[in-house]
Amino acid sequence: MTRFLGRRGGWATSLSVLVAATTLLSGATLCMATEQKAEIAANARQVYVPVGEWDKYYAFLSGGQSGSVLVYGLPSGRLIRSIPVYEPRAAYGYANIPGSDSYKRLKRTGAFWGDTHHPILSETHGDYDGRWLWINDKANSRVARIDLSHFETVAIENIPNLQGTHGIAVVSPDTSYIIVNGEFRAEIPEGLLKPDAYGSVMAFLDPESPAPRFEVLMPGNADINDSSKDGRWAFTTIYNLEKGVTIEEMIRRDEDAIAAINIPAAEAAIERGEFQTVDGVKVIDPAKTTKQVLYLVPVPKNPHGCDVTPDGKYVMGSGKLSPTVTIIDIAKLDKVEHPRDAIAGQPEVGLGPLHTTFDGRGNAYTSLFVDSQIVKWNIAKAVAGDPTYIVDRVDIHYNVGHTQAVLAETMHPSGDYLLSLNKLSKDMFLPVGPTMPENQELIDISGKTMHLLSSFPAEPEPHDAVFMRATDLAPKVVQVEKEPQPNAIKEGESRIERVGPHEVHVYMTAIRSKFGLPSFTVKEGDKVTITLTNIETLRDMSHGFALDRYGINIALDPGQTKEITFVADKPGTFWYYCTWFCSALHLEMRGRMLVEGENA
Ligand code: RUQ
Ligand code: CUA
Ligand code: CA
Repeated sequence: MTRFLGRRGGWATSLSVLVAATTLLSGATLCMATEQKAEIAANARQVYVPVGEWDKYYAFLSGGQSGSVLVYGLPSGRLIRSIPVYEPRAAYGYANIPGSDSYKRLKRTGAFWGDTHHPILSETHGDYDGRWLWINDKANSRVARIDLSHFETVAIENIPNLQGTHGIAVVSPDTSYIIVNGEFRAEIPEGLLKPDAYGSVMAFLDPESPAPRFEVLMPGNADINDSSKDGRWAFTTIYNLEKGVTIEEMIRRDEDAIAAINIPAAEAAIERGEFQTVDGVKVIDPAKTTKQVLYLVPVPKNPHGCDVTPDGKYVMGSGKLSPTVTIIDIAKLDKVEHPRDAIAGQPEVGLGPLHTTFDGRGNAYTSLFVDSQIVKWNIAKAVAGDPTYIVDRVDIHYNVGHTQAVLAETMHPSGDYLLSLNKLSKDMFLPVGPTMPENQELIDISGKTMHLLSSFPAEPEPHDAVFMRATDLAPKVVQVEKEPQPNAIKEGESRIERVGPHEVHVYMTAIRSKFGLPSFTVKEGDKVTITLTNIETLRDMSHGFALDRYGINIALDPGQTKEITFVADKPGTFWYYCTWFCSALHLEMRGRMLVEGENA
């Protein structure tokens, strides 16, 4: 039977076909129409979340070129939140004021925008612990850490010695490192390579900072990565083993590789001093270590996705220009004579395989960009050479890139839903300009065959997603600050202090529906620091502080304290007001900053 969300005009076309056919074969077609209606109703029931109930999963999606992380509810497909990372967001008071920490962080690391691709979640014992989320910025060589207790970006670092920060993964099972790849080969300074040569590295980051602890020089480039479940191996696909700089050069060979880095061997090399410090980072050249650090398994051709199975047995490279997925037996890597002998299978799955994900029941799901399909296949059968390894295929609209099944990156996938993150939506939505919305599709994978449930648009462009159970996440989120920050202002402490001839400090509280000071007076040219505490103790009682004509807005969660500094360089009266609709008297929650002119 054809799927419902069919190709162009699928529904409308099948309706007109139905009308035409009814005159001929009324019995059979009516039956089909009833069947289709029932299927639509069943799909709708599966994704509908009743008013006031939670979605089962929270999906963290890359916000692509927006430089944010998007939080969607699944199965509903509702956008719940966006977390600004590499871009300012005035609503949350994020990086919009020059003096603020978040602003300084973006300025220090190079740009006020980003190209986010791959969100990853912290793990304890191979499962998500709900503490932190990291995401790369491919455009500006950065990695950021988000604290999930507040859904807030708290750290961003530049990663030296690479360009095109792409593949990023947690080293399982206990987040010992974050690994991140340089997809573009670039100049590595200080003579590690010949002056005219380009190179690339895989960086092993300290999860918290997240700055590199060391880096490993890669042959060719490094694209998408993953780690083994015992923390011993880091893997990456390499699609440019040719070391080419043009597309023709990059696709010359029939085989590229999956590189496996033995992490204990790399750590031992660092300890023995077998590294060179480049741009402040210890860089290992695997050609020069006492113990073998790097293993190269040949994989056809310009492979992309690199995915370790939840049981930790295999790492798989999705072939991109080859219709195959290459399955590598991780336990054999350092035992066989040639790494090629660690290949356990190479099933043909379809055209343009990009990423592979898992249901925890022994099945793999591979996205096929060219075929616009997700293909489900059985891993054990493919390894055993049983030709019936393909289980099912489902059509996607259109050109799927990334795909992730729920909790597939952990050791315990839940095996119920799969998200298909598609590169083109073509005719799926009403035009909203020449650039169309991107499309995502939710697929039920709980049965033997896959079942396409719904599609929902996204900002350009969805690259990857990770998921947490709502019930696992909820207890980790801090709704009201219980511990006051050291600089918190208490009820009755609002005041203004002159701390120097040209410097004042304003201390204020915010609570429904007033600021601690209805007005304060400064002199033109004064450096003004405002410390503001939201003294609410109730969940969801945020207040804001916007200052007209001064380009200032900060947002304060219940119990939170924030500080802003600026120069009162314009004389006159300037209203400050609360930007979060907090009460029936929210509009009245405002006050005046009076700036006395120099000649006054
Ligand atoms: S990558 S489509 Cu999107 Cu960063 Cu595989
Ligand atoms: Cu406080 Cu609106
Ligand atoms: Ca190649």
